[in-house]
Amino acid sequence: MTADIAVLATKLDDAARFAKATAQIDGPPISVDDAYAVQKASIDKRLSRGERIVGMKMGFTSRAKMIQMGVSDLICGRLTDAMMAEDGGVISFKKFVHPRVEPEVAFLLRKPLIGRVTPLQALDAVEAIAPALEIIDSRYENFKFSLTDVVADNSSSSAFVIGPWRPRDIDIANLGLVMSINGRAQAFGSTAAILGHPLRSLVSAARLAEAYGLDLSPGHLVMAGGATAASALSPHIYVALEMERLGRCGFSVEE
Ligand code: OOG
Ligand code: MG
Repeated sequence: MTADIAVLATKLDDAARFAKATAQIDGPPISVDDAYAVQKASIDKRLSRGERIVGMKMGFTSRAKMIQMGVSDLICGRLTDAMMAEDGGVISFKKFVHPRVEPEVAFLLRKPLIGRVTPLQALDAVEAIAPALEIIDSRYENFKFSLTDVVADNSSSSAFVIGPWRPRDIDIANLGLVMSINGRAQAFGSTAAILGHPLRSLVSAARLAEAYGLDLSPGHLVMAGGATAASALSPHIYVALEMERLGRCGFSVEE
């Protein structure tokens, strides 16, 4: 039986829109292809409400994330303009189900990137690199999901903050980073945690984009994936990321 793509897309889109958790997908397991079809159908609903695709995100590109969530395949999701939050700005806790934050690296593309590419070709397609924070928010109860559940749920993407853009010739292989909450260090890591080098995440993004029909065009962003485990958000906190050589970004959370 093929999963009812449209029904699942509505269920997940509604859960995100109304910030209300929904049950994991029940019945016989759906295929990964079907899960990406649900993801696309739910994002199409956002597009029909006027949102615009601005890029894609990668997930489970670090061991810390795989271990935290119990999923070990690389996944991706679509990013829209409505998910973009301002660096130094404020986000509203009540718009989310149970949001978490994780430190990432963002790429801005100047060339299309699709299919099998080398790390050098991937770097050549990059315009700039920035420190970034991703706010993930599983729409499933208790933040629990299988691989296909999370893919269908647009890989938990819900918002992101991008810091200052830096030139692509900065060596990002192994940059130290600290994510702090209210000034207290919450997670330490290195960009090397992202597949050994964040550029490998971009190479994988090009491959997944081709496999599942995502678009990576000039002007698009790619979020490389969390370098450390994610931390829970709560109202009245300030989250900051400080990354060696790339600089800092942050946001506060209100009720
Ligand atoms: C799934 C999304 C994973 C990352 O950076 O690894 C992800 C989740 O953890 O809810 O965004
Ligand atoms: Mg992430």
